[in-house]
Amino acid sequence: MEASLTARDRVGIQDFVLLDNYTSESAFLDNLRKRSHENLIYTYIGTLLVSVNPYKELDIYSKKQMDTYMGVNFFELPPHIYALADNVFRTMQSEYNNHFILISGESGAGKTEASKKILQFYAVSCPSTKLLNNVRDRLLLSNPVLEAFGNAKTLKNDNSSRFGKYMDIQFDHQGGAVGGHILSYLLEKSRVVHQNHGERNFHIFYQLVEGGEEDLLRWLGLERNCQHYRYLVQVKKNLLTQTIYSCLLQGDCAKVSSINDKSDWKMVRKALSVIEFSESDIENLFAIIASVLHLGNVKFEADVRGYASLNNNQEMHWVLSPFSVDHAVYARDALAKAIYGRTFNWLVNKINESLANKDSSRKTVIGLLDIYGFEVFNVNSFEQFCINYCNEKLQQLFIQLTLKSEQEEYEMEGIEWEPVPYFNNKIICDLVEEKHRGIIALLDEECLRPGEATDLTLLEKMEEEIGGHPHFVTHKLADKKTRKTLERGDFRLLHYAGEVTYCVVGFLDKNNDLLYRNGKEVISFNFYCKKQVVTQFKSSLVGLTEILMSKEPWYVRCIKPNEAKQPGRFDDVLVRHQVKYLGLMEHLRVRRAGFAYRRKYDIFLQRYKPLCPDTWPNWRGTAAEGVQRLIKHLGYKPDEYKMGRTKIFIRHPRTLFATEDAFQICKHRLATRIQAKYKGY
Ligand code: AOV
Ligand code: MG
Repeated sequence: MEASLTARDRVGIQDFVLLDNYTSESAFLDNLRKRSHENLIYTYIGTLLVSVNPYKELDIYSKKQMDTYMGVNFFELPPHIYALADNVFRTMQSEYNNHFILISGESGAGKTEASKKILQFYAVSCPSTKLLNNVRDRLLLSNPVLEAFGNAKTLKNDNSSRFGKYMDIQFDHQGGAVGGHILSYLLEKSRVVHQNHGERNFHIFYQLVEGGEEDLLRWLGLERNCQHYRYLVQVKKNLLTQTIYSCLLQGDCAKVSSINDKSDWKMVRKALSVIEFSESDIENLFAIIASVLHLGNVKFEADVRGYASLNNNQEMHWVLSPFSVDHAVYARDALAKAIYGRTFNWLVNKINESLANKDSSRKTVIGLLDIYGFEVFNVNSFEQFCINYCNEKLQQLFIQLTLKSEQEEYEMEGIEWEPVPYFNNKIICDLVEEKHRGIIALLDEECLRPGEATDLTLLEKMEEEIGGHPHFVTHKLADKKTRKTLERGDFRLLHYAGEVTYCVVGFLDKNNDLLYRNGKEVISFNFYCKKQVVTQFKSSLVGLTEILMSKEPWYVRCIKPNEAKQPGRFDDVLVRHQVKYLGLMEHLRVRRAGFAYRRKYDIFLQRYKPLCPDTWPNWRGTAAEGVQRLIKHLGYKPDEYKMGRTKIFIRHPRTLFATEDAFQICKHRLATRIQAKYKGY
């Protein structure tokens, strides 16, 4: 007894539901800290997995570990992402329905790593044949390719996802992974032409320049030196004039100690061929990437009339345009962003073609959602606005699926219940996306007044329309104290995860995503469909929510233990803040007071009726009565379950597991008996 107490003191409790002092945030934090110091990065709240980024490689992801977790009941082994993955898989197999795993947490918390671990687990644990191995390899290798083109070093994370990703893994009847499909969301294209100090462009550029074979670089006309390319070296914020622009090129930002561009290049090359990109596809792809780098180096000079000209360039020999130099730079950058953005979409489509399963038999899917996490920098722009809005929407989905619907279900089923209060971020979602007067609507409206509207008129319009909103403030609206922390061109949103001050400069422009045609006319990319960037994003998020709502949810909540990206450091203030805004305490309260499992009476009875002579083979009364008879026979204690209007609610998963184990034994016995019977004839 004493020994186990000591162990418990040292390593904490593996499921917060079992925490004695479960309403205390400090107790919650103590447990998380204890475990993370012992490198126990995973802890459950019921079936939700909390994961703390260890910022170091742990020896817990081996094939042996995978084998250990395969087919074992969820709570029998220490918490692990493999246990969750396995549980999702087995539930899918037994109930033959679709699932998704929502992985959330702020930038650098470990979402992308978690999603890779889950995919790896399925790749290893699923049945394998030659054909399936082919699919498996492509599923796995789609990751390094998309990361190369869609991830970059930011101040928060050396491998930060700059696009949102939802991936369906499709399984056949036997549980073989037979195909997949990826949806990507709003890539941060502006990074192609500009990065903040201390950040990088997308990995692929450095991989190509550092790792590309001599012949390839020669063919592409590239030099093996990142410093040579304007888009790969950082430029100080102040972009007032062309002269300053070209003088402030800064050195030595391409290398990052945690990244090996050369070996990543090899991986990407290999991955591209496994995913069935032809040699000519690959050549074209890198020719396009190189062309973006060349484009960035195109320099403009003003001629006597003030028009941009291009006579001294290595990259292009003559062009004369009726633009001013500023305009020409703008048009050049817009083109580079457009080329890169379209190439990324092409890449996702190619990967999808290669993952597509043409066989029409029914499949079940597990979806993995890994998006860009909530982020706050010193200067936040349109990109952060979109990213944080996306996180706000996912938090809303989480609340709806866990806190809200769970409590509503108890009420509907007539189960006695003490409501748990929680912060509902719907108020912020509405502030951003409400029809006619939400921020997105106002932004789009301003984008439709070319020539008249500016970023500042947008700000004024926001002040007019939503000035009194408790989650919105600007310099003009602020009280004296807050005003000191705001610039005139700023607006601040109080997000579920904290305050973010956005600089309004560039909002209209980025939302319009304009491109110049024939050097003269300005056309919108959305010329044919007329939709602005943020509105497109909003509708794609509505689509995503619909996809997710049609599946059974599972959650991984990732926590970032410190801002320094260091192992062994657990910053209490930082973690406490995340525990708060991720709604973990409320989730625990609902779980603790509630029931881990619930099943419709008829489904429960259908599955487990062989366990009781009264209900087997047929039960003539109502399903609810049948279930009552069945669980009486199984010896369920009164505090272990409750009978609702249409469902049975079971408090602890272990009760259900015991029933499931008994069922498996019984099934086996029945099968043997039937076999014996037929042999006798
Ligand atoms: P993110 O996906 O949540 O951020 P990542 O998954 O990229 O964060 O994790 C950031 C870094 O933390 C990784 O590159 C690893 O170095 C480390 N890390 C995370 N999880 C683990 C783990 N389980 N074991 C070891 N190291 C880990 V963002 O994409 O920025 O929102 O947009
Ligand atoms: Mg990520």
